[in-house]
Amino acid sequence: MADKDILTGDPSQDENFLIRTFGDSIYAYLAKRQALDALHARPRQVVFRHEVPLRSQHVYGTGQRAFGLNLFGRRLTFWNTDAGAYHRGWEPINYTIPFLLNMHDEGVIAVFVDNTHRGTVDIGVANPNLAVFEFEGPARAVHTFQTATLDEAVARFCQLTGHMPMPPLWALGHHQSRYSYMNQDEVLAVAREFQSRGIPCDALYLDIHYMDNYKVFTWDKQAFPDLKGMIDELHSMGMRLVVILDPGVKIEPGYEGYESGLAQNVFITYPDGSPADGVVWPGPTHHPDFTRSSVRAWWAEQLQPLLEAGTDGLWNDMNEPLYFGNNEAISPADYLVHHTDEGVKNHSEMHNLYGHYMAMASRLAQTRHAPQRRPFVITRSGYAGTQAVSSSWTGDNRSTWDDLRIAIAMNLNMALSGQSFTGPDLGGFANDTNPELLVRWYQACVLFPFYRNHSAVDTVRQEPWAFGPETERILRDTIALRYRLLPYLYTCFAHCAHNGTPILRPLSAAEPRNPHIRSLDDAYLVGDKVLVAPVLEPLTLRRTVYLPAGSDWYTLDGTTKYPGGQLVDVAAPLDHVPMFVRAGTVLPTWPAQASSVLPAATTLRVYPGIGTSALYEDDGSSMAYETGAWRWVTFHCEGEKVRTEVAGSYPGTQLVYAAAPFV
Ligand code: MIG
Repeated sequence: MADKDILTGDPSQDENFLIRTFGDSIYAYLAKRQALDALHARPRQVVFRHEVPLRSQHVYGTGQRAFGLNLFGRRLTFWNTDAGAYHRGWEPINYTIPFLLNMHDEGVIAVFVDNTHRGTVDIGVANPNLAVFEFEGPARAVHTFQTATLDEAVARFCQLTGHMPMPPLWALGHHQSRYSYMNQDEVLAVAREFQSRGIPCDALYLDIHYMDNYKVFTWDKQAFPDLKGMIDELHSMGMRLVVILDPGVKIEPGYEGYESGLAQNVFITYPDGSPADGVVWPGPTHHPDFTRSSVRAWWAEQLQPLLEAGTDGLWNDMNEPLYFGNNEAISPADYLVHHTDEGVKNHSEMHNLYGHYMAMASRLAQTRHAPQRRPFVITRSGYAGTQAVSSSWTGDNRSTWDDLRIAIAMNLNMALSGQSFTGPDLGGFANDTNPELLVRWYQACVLFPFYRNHSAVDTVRQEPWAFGPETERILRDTIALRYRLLPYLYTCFAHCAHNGTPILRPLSAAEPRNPHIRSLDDAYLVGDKVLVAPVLEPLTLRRTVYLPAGSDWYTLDGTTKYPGGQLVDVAAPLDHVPMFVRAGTVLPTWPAQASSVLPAATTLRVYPGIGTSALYEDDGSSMAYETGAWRWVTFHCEGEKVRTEVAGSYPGTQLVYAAAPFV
């Protein structure tokens, strides 16, 4: 089996993928699966149904969806699925959440059907007045609530399912990844490029080729002879290292992950109790049964060497979960068995929870290893409540303008489903990006919670300098703008962590009684003070943007003020992303810096008007905020005058007011 085959093989495109890649022995695996299917597969049937009367044709939520913001008129599936190079309309994709919001003229109806089985929701297709949930197994509970606003609905959902913990500040910085940086010299060379070019970067990522033959927990000692030394050097440059983890454990006698897993019975099993096989990158593997706390502890223990080398974050991939099939990714069979902490369950009931529990295990590894540091976990798949254990990204998009276009809606719907800490692969994962698309992508997501450039094997390089000095300059400035606004974004994170309110919000959140703006998804709010109106099409140098009624809006530079409740036409040359700040806001800003360290001072920019805004501060790295080491500063604006209130004991940065325009 040539390594090249794995590098270039795409299981979804190649009928003979398994045979070509893993050789004839794969026939035995396929035959076994066929025989077991014949023995155990059962016809699927709906056993649970729940109807929700709809009060309008505006519906949000349900997790990741490759559609526009408003999901009315769609039939959506709840079944976490590997969707390599998905595109608009692909259904379902990696991360589904059975929570739906119906926004109407008097408020919001929110319904959380806590059902982990395979299911669907028909949103006004069969009957325009109903959303109908159907699942192949019973629900654990159904929660319905009515709120005045979207924020309150999401906050209530997080009360039920869990709050995002504060991440380390560096996790909000700009991150750079590629499938794959192949060895430590290449990683350090990339890091030095960022440094010498003055492009802010907080983290680099190692994708699957860092492993020894795709064996999870290991690294290739030839390509990374001194992993610890490499990580130390990254740290000295102010950068962190995140490594990918795949759940499939290679079946290979002598390999510690496999041997200890077998000895401790950690794997998902066939009905006869023997470990279930599935083929992924390493070839035949077993998958840990993360639904059991003892298995999560085993996983955490296996990760000790990687963490001791200094790894800062764990990236959980392939955890829908999936096996490679002959011409597509397939889910493990429904009849596979999980020995969960709550008893024996079929995979059909645990499938949608697999990513959640894997992320939990990886989080445990970090808290065990470094209890004084905030963990950073990222997962491709999850369920309701995964926000409490992990951040996420939106999987394998493509480098196309339409993928950029739907990224806005996809991330808004994730935020409205409780998972605020998410973002797309900037520039696009599959296919070759181009300079204009890359620039617009960085601009469009400038204040997205997760901000990582990532791209697939065999695509053109898309690091910020890859397309020459002009593109590099614009990207450097765009990234620097994010870093200058980090104290505002961090404050939005704190609101989300404390109250469950979403970080990104649709414009309708700012003007909930206006039915005409409820499908708008070409612009978005960050918190409730900043509006981003990116260019999402090629060769476009101006755009119109709707500014919600209820207040005036300043351009970010503070030079122009528009009354809300109107469409405005603004210039958007290639080096500019139109952004607006609500009148009556004190916007906290930092100096541009290479990575996200706490500066000595925070500069406060006043956008005069009437309103209340805030600044949250803590040390950005330790757990001390949980025991009171934080500071909330509240700003009450009246015209140009600002009255501040301070709560909390954390000393924080020095606060300096600046009258001058922002940029
Ligand atoms: O089958 O690890 O979504 O980010 O680069 C592809 C290789 C497996 C899918 C992830 C992507 C990652 C890639 N992985």
